Amino acid sequence: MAERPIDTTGTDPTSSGPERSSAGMHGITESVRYSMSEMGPKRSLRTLAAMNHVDGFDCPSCAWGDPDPEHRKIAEFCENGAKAVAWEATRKRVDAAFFAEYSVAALRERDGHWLESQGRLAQPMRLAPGATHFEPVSWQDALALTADRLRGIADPNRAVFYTSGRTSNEAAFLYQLLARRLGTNNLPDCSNMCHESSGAALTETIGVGKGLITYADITDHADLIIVVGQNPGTCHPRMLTALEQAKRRGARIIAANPLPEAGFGRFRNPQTVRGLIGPGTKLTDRWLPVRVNGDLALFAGLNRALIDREDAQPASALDHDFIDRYCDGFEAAAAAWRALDRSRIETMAGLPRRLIEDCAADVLAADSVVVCWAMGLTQHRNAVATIREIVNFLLLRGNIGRPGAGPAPIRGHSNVQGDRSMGIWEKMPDTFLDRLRDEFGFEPPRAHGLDTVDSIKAMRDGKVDVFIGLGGNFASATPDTEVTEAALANCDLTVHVATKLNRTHLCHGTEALVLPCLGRSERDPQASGEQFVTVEDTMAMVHSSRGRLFPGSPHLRSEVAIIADLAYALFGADLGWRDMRDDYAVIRRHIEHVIPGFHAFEQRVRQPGGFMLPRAPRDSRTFPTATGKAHFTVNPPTATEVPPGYLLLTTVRSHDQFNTTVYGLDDRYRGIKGGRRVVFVNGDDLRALHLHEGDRVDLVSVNADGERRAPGFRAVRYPTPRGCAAAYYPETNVLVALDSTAETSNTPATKSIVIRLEPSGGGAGAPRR
Ligand SMILES: Nc1nc2c(c(=O)[nH]1)N[C@H]1C(S)=C(S)[C@@H](COP(=O)(O)OP(=O)(O)OC[C@H]3O[C@@H](n4cnc5c(=O)[nH]c(N)nc54)[C@H](O)[C@@H]3O)O[C@H]1N2
Ligand SMILES: Nc1nc2c(c(=O)[nH]1)N[C@H]1C(S)=C(S)[C@@H](COP(=O)(O)OP(=O)(O)OC[C@H]3O[C@@H](n4cnc5c(=O)[nH]c(N)nc54)[C@H](O)[C@@H]3O)O[C@H]1N2
Ligand SMILES: [Mo]
Repeated sequence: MAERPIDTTGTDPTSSGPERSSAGMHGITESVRYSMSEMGPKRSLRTLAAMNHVDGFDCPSCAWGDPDPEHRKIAEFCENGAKAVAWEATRKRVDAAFFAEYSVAALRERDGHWLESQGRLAQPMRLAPGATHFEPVSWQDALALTADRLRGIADPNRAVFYTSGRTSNEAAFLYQLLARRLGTNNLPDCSNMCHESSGAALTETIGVGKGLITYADITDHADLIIVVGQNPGTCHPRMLTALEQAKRRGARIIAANPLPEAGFGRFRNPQTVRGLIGPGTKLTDRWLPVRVNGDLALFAGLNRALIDREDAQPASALDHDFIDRYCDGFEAAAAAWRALDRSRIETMAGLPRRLIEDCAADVLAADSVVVCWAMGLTQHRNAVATIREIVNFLLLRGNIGRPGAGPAPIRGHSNVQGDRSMGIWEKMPDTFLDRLRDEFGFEPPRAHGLDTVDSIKAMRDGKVDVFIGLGGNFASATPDTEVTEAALANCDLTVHVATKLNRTHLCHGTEALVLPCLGRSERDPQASGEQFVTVEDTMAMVHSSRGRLFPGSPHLRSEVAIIADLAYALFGADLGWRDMRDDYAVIRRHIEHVIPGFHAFEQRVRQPGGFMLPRAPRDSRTFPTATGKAHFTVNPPTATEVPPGYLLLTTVRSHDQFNTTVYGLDDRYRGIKGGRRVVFVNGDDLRALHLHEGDRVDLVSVNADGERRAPGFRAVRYPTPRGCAAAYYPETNVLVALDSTAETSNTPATKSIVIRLEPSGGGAGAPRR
């Protein structure tokens, strides 16, 4: 990668339209090119060979699961996993000399891509009150200072403990223990912005907030797999391998997505010779170009079609045995579907009746159906209702609790699901808190804490003194960027445990610390010997992860050690913090006692491939809801209203980024090169707005409290549904008002932003085709 600062404003991006196939040789050459540039040849080989293997480390990218140990390939990684590891294992360093050279003000002028490209954080740094530069600080002083400030706050709820989903189970468990020992449930995490809507809908309807499928459900069992609001080609590339296997044994695949993503076209599996030289496998049988936020209407329409069929021909469409035995609320839901106005549904979904009916026919022909989804569903005002409607859809035909069937929210960060299992949540149930009390002998706080959006509001309003971030990039990932940055600056102390420098570290409180930690790929020696950690993937498989590389700097500490030493500085020896630091098996023993499903944790996690956590609805069709039944719910279809002349903007990831980490400025699958400030718009909409491809436009969002502007985007003609547009995150987060969140889950509605396009001041011109 070039050493010069790269301008992510993307002044001259080029566009060549969407790709029709994914992966193949190109995927391999990209992995190799990026790995070599960051790590050199020897380190690249050593690192990539250890990824996702039984005695290696878990890929730090997405949460997709692994095949059985005996079915793993020599190279069990994808292009984007390779990038994530190379990014972590880079040889470049951000050390004291770097911070002496650049003032905080100078660093704030740089974009996120440049900041992270400078290399790994190499030593603890402190920004003194009023200082212009970060300066080196010893670990001891850094942790003593943090403990001192935490002790000084008038109320423990004036501290906030944020987590990003890369944190291991062991570190996460320790971190929530520290927060609760201090007396607060203020444990916001990236999940609040991610699958919170899925968790809320699933817990309410089936009693368990996780997906219910296994790897084999996709590869071996499902007759029909519906992928909604998810872009696996970029975000879960190894899922394509599993879908290809499903396809080869005759499963059907339907994709519902406003964009014709390359992952839905032909897949050339880079792990097989056939995939490298052949034409590849066509993955999807049907693509539903649903309008942005049209999914609630789509599933309501499907459910209506199933009911109509049943009414016309009893016992032909529904699984009445299942409904009678395991569910309640069916009659009310059925009455609501019968009363639906079908033409309204079709308008909301943006899909003709024929397409919805064809899709329903696929469903009727399938004995088992899996529905996979990701952020395309969760980040809308009505997200929870949409996912409840998907549960209805599955319940109607008994597609829960048997092979090849079930809901499959595909999780994002590699351990975001595990972090939740460990208690990283602002509203853990009393049963968990009781067990924590019994295990450790202190009374955890019961009042619910702050989630991500409410933490921003509390900081904005001067109600938070100390903000601690265990990974992540809070300022860039959250909505209302200006408000959030100012909110962080309102704190007395901001502390970040991180691997790379990012924007959040520069939106500091009066005083600030940046503490560098080990990454997944690195060895972690402690007093009792070299440690491993554990993670949970999206299929609820818990397995171990052991780094292989020597740490990037002698000053790096593990997340576990940092939290344990901070806790010791705060509370002394009380809960055995140092024993937990010295031997992570001690933490696992506590986890075993506190968290259901972790019995014999230490033995079982040492088995190749690990073990699967129980999920009652899947395992025994037991639904741990208030009534003991799965609930049908009534979800009147809604869709975001868009006034004439406005567009509905969704925000997406490019192929060259992991959340706020931007590896490069291309988005190969969507044909974009050399820039990120582009907005994808339907050609007819461009014409109606009197705009041309390549025009420079500002995106202006309209909110109850006024307008917000993201300047200087290039208009790109793209086959989006009429009235719908797309642009990259996080550049678009300035447009999202803090109050624009999903009902119930409070997840920022970052995928339904009502905008208008205004010509920018600067010169227009078509991007080079
Ligand atoms: N390479 C890479 N991998 C990643 C990440 C990354 O940034 N880069 N991030 C990780 C994380 S934390 C997460 S949560 C996941 C995210 O994984 P995804 O959710 O797949 O990622 P997004 O880019 O947010 O894309 C959402 C998809 O939904 C579609 N979409 C947008 N709006 C709508 C809508 O209203 N309805 C429907 N049906 N579809 C819609 C978009 O066109 C896009 O294809 O990926 C994880 N893996
Ligand atoms: N508009 C819009 N906004 C969104 C989304 C969207 O689709 N659209 N998606 C949302 C979603 S799904 C998510 S998950 C959030 C992501 O929110 P976050 O999880 O907060 O953000 P990341 O970009 O994943 O965090 C990257 C930083 O993590 C640190 N890091 C990386 N590895 C490690 C590690 O091993 N340990 C530690 N301690 N630190 C590490 C690095 O310093 C890096 O800069 O963003 C959300 N925001
Ligand atoms: Mo996520």
